[in-house]
Amino acid sequence: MAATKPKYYITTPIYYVNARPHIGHTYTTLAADTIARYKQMRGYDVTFLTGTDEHGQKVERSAKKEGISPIDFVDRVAAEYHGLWQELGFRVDRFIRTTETRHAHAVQHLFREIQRNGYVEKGYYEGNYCVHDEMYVEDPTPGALCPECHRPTEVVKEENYFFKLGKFEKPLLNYYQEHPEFLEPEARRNEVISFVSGGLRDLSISRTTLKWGIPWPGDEKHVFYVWSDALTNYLTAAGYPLKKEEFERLWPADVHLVGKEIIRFHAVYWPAFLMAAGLPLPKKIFAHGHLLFQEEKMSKSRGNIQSAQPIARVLGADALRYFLLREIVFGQDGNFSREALVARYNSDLANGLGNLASRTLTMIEKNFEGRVPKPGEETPAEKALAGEAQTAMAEAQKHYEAFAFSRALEAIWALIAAADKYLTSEQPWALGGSPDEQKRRGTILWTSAEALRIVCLLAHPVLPASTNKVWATLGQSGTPGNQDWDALRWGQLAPGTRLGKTEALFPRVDKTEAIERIEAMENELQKPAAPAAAAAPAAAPGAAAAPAVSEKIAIEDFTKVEMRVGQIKTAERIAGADKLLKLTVDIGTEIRQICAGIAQYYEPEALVGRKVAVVVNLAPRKLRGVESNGMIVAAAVGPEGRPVLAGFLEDVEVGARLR
Ligand code: ME8
Repeated sequence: MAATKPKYYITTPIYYVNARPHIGHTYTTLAADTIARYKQMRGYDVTFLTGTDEHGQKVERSAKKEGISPIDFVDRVAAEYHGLWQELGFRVDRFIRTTETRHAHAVQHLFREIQRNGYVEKGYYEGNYCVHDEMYVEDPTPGALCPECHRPTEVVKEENYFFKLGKFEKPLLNYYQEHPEFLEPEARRNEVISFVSGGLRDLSISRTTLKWGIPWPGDEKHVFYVWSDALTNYLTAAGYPLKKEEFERLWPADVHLVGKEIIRFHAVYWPAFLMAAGLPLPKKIFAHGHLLFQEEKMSKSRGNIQSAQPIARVLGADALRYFLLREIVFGQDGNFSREALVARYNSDLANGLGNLASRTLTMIEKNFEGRVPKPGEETPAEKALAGEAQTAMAEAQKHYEAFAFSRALEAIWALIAAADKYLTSEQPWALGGSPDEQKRRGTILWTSAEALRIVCLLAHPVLPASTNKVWATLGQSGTPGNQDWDALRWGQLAPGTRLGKTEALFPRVDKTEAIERIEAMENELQKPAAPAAAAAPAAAPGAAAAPAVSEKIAIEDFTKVEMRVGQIKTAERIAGADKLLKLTVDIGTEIRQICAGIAQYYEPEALVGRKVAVVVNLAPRKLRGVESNGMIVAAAVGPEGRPVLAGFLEDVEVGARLR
């Protein structure tokens, strides 16, 4: 019987629903996704958790502002997060929402335990309070200004439940000392140690000033303070407290990935809560740095938000993953700029990986009938490249283990550069057709394909979608993600393997155009949602009967429609359907069968050879029992909507995309 795999439980923060997701949230989630994929290849049974933090004052207020109930409000934003992770292809295993019943139960259970162990007491919070923002203000000076709205605060006295955090000062310091791996990177660890050494005050963990929260068991005028509620999500999602077996398997978490601004909650309050409840602590908290956008903090009021969707739609989700993990040292702050993104895309992905794959695979296709050649005798050049591959494997593993993604990628790209250099110096394309030369060409192309196979495996955690494509083109079975990393060796590419279908990988983009497209999509995304039913102005009497332009769509909605130039190859009538013609249309990559409702206006013979605009990514459907795989674009003219086929003023290449 196969031994059970060790578990690996990795989490991201659960994101507040009072703001929409941007690349900062995506950054943590894609880093977690990368670690999850790497650990899976290392043989772990991985559980990757993310979710949304849905309680608290701000959410209550945002919903009120929109005139909807808090639950409708949170449902909408939670769906947006969930949908985004799906669009980006993240392998999220569990998605938790703090408004779920199981979570309320877990929070109440946890704090009941903590209370039973003597670490909770009722008391009064006395201090400055901002009525406008409904929040406690730390500055104790009478009349201090609220840091949020800068209005003067009032002194209030409110009944709260308090957690006796002060009791955990020594235990926490001991724990940090004994478990240096608990808190990373080093700078954050030092910061936390110095904070705790400065003394810990008891922590207010309930509120009576809001309703949108989890009720305190047995004292329902209190709800849990949003952070005591939020942190508990990591337990709830692991099955706490009812699913005992599952909880014992998953807990403690192997790593909580967080941004550095919430380190105190995760490295001080959270372990103290767990100690107080007698539960094991997570094995590691890793706090990464902040992503700046053009050197500034991203914020709605500055108008400098960058979301993930435009980048994923213009360059692919892998490009965003690669850029953020390659450009920024994980753990430190870093800058995002569209210029740097597109420059790296072209240099490292299009010219780097994309070029190595296309050179190697095209030459094998051309010279070896699409089968991996058999390598002959090794020269020092092959030995050197094999050596580079060994180094890349060892380095990538070492750096992935330390979450040093940029260094792992550097090591992998050093192998790509070495393989490129190898091809350039060995020049397989310059060899002639003699058996010896063909044999030598086989050795070179096998070697370069083997380097490509290794690159695919090593880069897979960061570039899952594109390495899957190359893997299939290399004729390999399964995906790189389900290969055993530890069994990875140079020399395993089997000669004779039939290559798969070549797929475009990172086509070069025009820098200015790509940046403009990303920017335009972002602007659309940031526009407030259109009012639900703006009345269309009535047409003036006697005006041309052109229909009113319907509701505006975002550029990304338009780019979902793929239109190409097609050429009609055959056209015939369909018996029993007097409006339909059955066409076969060449769209550049294949011939499609498409039905068009133009039979009353066009003679089939007159259509053959015509170039038309075709929507090529419509889901296939049957019209009068005949399959139609696409749509021909036509203007609907006059009251009866006579179809007039769209054409082109100049001769255009079949398959060209319409934009
Ligand atoms: O803090 N750079 O939620 P949140 C890097 N609900 N990472 C960023 C970032 C940026 N500019 N902006 C956001 C909360 N992040 C709480 C968490 S957990 C029990 C509760 C990422 O929506 C980063 O991971 O404000 C940061 O910690 C998190 O989003 C904050 O998300």
